[in-house]
Amino acid sequence: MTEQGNGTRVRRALITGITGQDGSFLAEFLLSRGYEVHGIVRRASTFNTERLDAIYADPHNHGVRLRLHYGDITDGAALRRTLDQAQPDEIYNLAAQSHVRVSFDQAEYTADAVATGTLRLLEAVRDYTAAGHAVRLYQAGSSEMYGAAAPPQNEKTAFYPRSPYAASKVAAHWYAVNYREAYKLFICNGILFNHESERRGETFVTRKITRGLARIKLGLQEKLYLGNLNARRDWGYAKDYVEAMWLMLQQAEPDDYVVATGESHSVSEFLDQASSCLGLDWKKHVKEDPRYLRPTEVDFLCGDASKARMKLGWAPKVSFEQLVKLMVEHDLELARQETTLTKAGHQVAQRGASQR
Ligand code: NDP
Ligand code: GDR
Repeated sequence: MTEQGNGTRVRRALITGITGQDGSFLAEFLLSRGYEVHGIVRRASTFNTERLDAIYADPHNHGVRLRLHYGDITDGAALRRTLDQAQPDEIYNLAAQSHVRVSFDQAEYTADAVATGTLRLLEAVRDYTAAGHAVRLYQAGSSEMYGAAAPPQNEKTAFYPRSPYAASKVAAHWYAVNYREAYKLFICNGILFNHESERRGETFVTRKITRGLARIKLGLQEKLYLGNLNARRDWGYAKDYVEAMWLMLQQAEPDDYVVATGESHSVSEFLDQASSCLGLDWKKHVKEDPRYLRPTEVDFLCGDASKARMKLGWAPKVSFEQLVKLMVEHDLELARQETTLTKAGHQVAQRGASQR
């Protein structure tokens, strides 16, 4: 912690994966609670901090509470250096190759980032605490770890991972449990079910649908290519879920928690809901493309978050219908902007989700 002018302590948080959907919401949440927020950003040839635009401030300005550090979860030396520089009281490990389908194509890299990356961070945290620092760590676990286990899934359900991504998250989960027990570290595993938002990456199915249908509505594309429409997911709103991450680290004892809505819908039900917001018949536009199928699928996830409700006092605020509506409205506005630019003769970059 650092001293403020009035003698109170400013808490410091370090977020790996700060440029992602959850990282950006979490950074906003922590800044609103007075934290100094440090984030690890990968070097890229294009800007990858778009989701942080609303909170980014020139580090040369006085009193800036958001600090970005170049780094990578596959680079242990840089992680240690960042810990020394940031001196965090809380760490949120969100960095991941988080796309399940892609993890079948990039299995080794996924394991390196998701499983071994977590281990690297835990090793760094182990030394950081041995040097006298008190720190609490949140590990981003996933409902994908349950895979083929029958719903409803809770903290007692045995894991049955169905992808390199899920198997890597299971390894990270058990590394975290082991470091908690072996070195008495304050580590919580959040087992979060799918959570979406207007900031969701455009290759995940919900955002792909809301982007695609909004563009179809305005005549910007004709078809939307999807994979398995029967899979069922427990979809919540990302902003609600980052609060649960923070709540876990404020408890007296470290523990593991499922975070979910308890309601499950199929991909085709998501299509129904999004189409009804737009007055479209999706069956006229959606085509199946086998490239989006997975070698092993997760059919049915529905979380039981009673422990989080009881112990953290956490409950989701945004319903499935509200979530779909807010995503559709956001993406309709993006499609309108695209239409306006096109009509004015500008060339607009083709980010059509159907290509992905
Ligand atoms: P995103 O894919 O939106 O964000 C992932 C973040 O990790 C990005 O900031 C990305 O950087 C960063 N990242 C990727 N690879 C590396 C690397 N090698 N080193 C450093 N950073 C890296 O994911 P979400 O925000 O949706 O999810 C956050 C975490 O929660 C992830 O661990 C995910 O697996 C997990 N999770 C997500 C759920 C969900 O439904 N959203 C549910 C359960 C778990 P860049 O922007 O440069 O790509
Ligand atoms: P998921 O999310 O695999 O649950 O992982 P995703 O949105 O990718 O898939 C959900 C379901 O939709 C089916 N699907 C398609 N998926 C994608 N991406 N693209 C398609 O065209 C498509 N068509 C159908 C999938 O087969 C699947 O059944 C997300 C990620 O955020 C993980 O990081 C996180 O851990 C889990 O959620 C919880």
